[in-house]
Amino acid sequence: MRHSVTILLAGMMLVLGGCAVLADRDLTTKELRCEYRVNPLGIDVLKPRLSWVMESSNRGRMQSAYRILAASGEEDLNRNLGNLWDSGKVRSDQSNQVVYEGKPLKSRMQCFWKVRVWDKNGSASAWSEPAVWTVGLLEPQDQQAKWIGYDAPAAAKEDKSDVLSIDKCSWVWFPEGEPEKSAPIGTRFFRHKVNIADIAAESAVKGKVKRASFRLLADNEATVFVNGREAGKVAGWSPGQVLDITDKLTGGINTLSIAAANEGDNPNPAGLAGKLVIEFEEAKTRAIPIDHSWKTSNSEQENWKSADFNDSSWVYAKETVYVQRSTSNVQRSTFGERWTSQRLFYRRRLICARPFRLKSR
Ligand SMILES: [Ca+2]
Repeated sequence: MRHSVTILLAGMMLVLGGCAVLADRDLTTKELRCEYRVNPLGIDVLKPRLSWVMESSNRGRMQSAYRILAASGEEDLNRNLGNLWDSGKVRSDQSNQVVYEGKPLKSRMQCFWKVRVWDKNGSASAWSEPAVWTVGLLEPQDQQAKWIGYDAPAAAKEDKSDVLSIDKCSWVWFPEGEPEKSAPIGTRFFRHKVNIADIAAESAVKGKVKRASFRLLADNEATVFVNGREAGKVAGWSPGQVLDITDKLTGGINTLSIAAANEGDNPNPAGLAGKLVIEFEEAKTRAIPIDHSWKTSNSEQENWKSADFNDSSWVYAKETVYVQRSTSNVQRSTFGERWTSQRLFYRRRLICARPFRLKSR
């Protein structure tokens, strides 16, 4: 009898997940992040860094090993098939910034991934909930695609509470090193065109704008121009900085230009974040975030704020880390250089991040 029970248990272990690992329910992995962000869109690095947090009711438990699976489809991942990457069981306590070492990534690819960990006694967690990242446009020839058209539908799908909030925006900057940690002192210039008629058409409204406002954060300050006219300044990263630009917007194509300055005596963190929020008379609200589709330059050129300025020599802005809904204190830690600050950032994100569920297709 005892033998048959043993055989039955062994058989069950083999069936579970296709390998003889029985999950320890007290051990879980959560808060999966890619390049510091939850399910980020438009990652522009070839080997993104993956992070997670191990949790257990027993505070003494430490990670001793991990295994990551990455797949190009959610179904493959659900079947534990890492067709992009199966790290195998790696003996390591590292759970932060583990570098993706799978198949080469291509522009616009979706990568689904999950992780499981082992503690020092060899007990394994179940697989984490799946997470995903989307690759941006990696090659210059890819960038000839219509960036605005590529991003606008996603923005148009947001509901109003999302539209007004900026905590899912990314900080952006001129792509120079890691601006969220250290960037040269100086002004960087940003440009983007917004076609109100297109946005209205996508939203099935007639296009009369009731109110248009810019919600902005800047490290350290930013001056906004709409169709070449100054619309106001913001400084710092306290929430609630709103510029009303209703009277500066036209019903057609608008040119948004921002001069953002990183201040100080020595290189320090820099960033610009925010979105243009457009409220139509027909009770619909749409947002255009400042993101990697904006063009940027590190030098001021003549006429750079005008609609007909040729910005083809400008580069695309780099998205760095997420903005959080938080006090200025925690926001400050987003840019912290010290490891302890980063840990604080991760912990607080648990509270701020919106729960994410992959859509079944
Ligand atoms: Ca700064």
